[in-house]
Parts: sequence; C-alpha cells; structure tokens
Amino acid sequence: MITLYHAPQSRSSRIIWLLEEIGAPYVIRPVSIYRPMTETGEPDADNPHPDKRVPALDHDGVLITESVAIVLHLCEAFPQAALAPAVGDPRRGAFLTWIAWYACELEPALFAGLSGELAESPQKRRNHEAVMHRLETTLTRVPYVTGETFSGADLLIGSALGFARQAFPSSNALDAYVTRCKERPAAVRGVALDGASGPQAGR
Ligand SMILES: N[C@@H](CCC(=O)N[C@@H](CS)C(=O)NCC(=O)O)C(=O)O
Repeated sequence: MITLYHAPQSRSSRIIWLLEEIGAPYVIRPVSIYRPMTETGEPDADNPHPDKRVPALDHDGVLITESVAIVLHLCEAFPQAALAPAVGDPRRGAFLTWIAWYACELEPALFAGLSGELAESPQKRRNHEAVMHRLETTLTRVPYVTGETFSGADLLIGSALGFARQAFPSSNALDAYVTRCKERPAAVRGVALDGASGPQAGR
C-alpha cells in the first residue's frame, strides 16, 4: 500500500506524476502545509513528515521523506517502470550523478536565480552558470538528461524547471525539454490529480 502525503502545487505534485508513470495503486492523503512565500497555511498534525513538509510517502508502513529519496525508492521498488538503471547497468553512474546534481547543484542555483542573489555573489553566479551550461550542453544533444529515455532524474529536473524556468536564461533546448516532460501522459494526469481532495484520489 502506497500513501502520498500531498499539498497541491508543491514538491509532492511531482510524486503524483511519478506514481502515474509507475502505474502502481496509491492513495493521495491531502495535508496542509505552511507556505512561507505567502505566509499562509498551517502544518498538519496528521502529516507524518518530521518537519511537517511534503512530500512524505508511506510504502507498506515504511515512511520515506525527501523528494530524492522518494524518487530513488519508487524507481527501484518498481523496476518494470524502467525509470532507473539497475545496479550493474553501466548507465547507472550517470543516473545517480544527475539525481545528486539535482539536489546539490540545480536546486541551490534555481533559488539563487529566483532571489536575485546572483548579482551579489560571484560564487553563486559561477555555480548558476555551471548548472546552465550542463543543462544546455546535455539537452542540445539528447532529449533527456541521461540520454534517449526518460528517467527519475528527469522527473526531478524537469519538474523543477517547469516550476521555475525563469530562474535560468532563455534557451530553446531547455524550453523544449520542459515541454517534453510536461506533455508526458503521466505528467498530464498528475496535473489533473494535483488538487485531489480525498483519500480516494489516485488509482
Ligand atoms: N528537500 C525537501 C523540501 C520539502 C519542502 O520544502 N516542501 C515544501 C513544499 S514545496 C513544504 O512542505 N513546506 C512546508 C514548510 O516549510 O513548513 C524535499 O525535496 O522533499
């Protein structure tokens, strides 16, 4: 049994997309969260996340938090979805690299790009440029970050860029990538389920 603790238009939205890619049964359990940008919302006492954030996932009684951990767990628990190369597959190195790069490089660069911090920090500007360079050089060659096929790494990177494309300079390659990710049927279904309001949501 899979239960996703979810708040609409948040980092848990992409986990709905991932669950739709996988096609396993799941339920969405809506929870409220504090939204610092608008200073609205309250932490939900029923949210099992230790910081009352989303996403949180319960899989057969095991709690997993952090988007990266949830993505790795689900991709590996459902290998038939072919969203992560298995241990021993030579493509796994690139896959793991992109997953870690998303958390350690892309997310900080994205928020630095949104906040206007780049003008004041040469180091952040350098990191931001490196992120943009890596995306641009990769996505002008191949449709997805690890090559020809969509993976869990694209789910993280594509959703982050879909949320904050304006954090990076204009680029046809990035725009096409974001569109390619958003147009996946599972992503479209995910958007439709994002505002789901009851425990019956999902498959
Ligand atoms: N690194 C975490 C970040 C989770 C996170 O910050 N989620 C936001 C929603 S996008 C949240 O729940 N905020 C509520 C709060 O900060 O109290 C992850 O990717 O899972």
